[in-house]
Amino acid sequence: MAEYELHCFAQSGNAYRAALMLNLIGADWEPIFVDFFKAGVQRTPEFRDAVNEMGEAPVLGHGARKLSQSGVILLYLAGRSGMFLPRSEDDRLEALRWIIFDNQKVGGNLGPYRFFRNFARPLGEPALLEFLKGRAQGALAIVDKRLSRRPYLLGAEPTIADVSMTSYLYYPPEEFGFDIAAQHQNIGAWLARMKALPRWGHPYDLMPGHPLSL
Ligand SMILES: N[C@@H](CCC(=O)N[C@@H](CS)C(=O)NCC(=O)O)C(=O)O
Repeated sequence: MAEYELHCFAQSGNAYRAALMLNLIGADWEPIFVDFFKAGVQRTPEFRDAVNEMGEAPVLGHGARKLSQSGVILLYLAGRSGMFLPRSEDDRLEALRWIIFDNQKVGGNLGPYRFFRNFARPLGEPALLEFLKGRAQGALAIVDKRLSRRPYLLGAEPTIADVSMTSYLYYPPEEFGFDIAAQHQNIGAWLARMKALPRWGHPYDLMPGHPLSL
């Protein structure tokens, strides 16, 4: 049995934050497939009682611990490994600021946009898609501006804020109907820097459930 278990599925950018971190720190980990689309496992009483009362993936299992919320998982793994850990109190607060912004505004809009554009049955109405895309594009522009002045979100080194921000950004442009890296070139250059880190992996390679047949 591996040291860490991650309840996850390949299409989840929220789960990718944790999967990527586990790989980047060289952890001994294995994925536990959450059948989100077909069985709706995350909505079952069994999952909510035994895995996560919030009904969400990702969940990290480590010994007797079960942690949910990718930001909490990132903080935990950074603390244990000493990697991607913001060093000063100011940097820790700054990292948390970007993690919350990502959860709410970047991944928080890109995730539902991509879901309603590709995976929901029925697919989302055009007005809903336009709204979510507009919100996501606004948040991406803010991140792009931030990255125009520094190589990583906090400065010279990558931290958990960067790992978090990758959430939906490596999925194929066809799934969004636009190319995030091409339209936001500082994000594009930063994604290339993150991809060059040792043990980087693509979400569809790190987590089970791809390709999806609906
Ligand atoms: N803020 C959470 C978001 C987790 C989340 O929304 N995960 C999705 C999968 S991508 C989920 O399980 N959703 C279930 C639901 O909302 O019913 C995190 O970063 O871990």
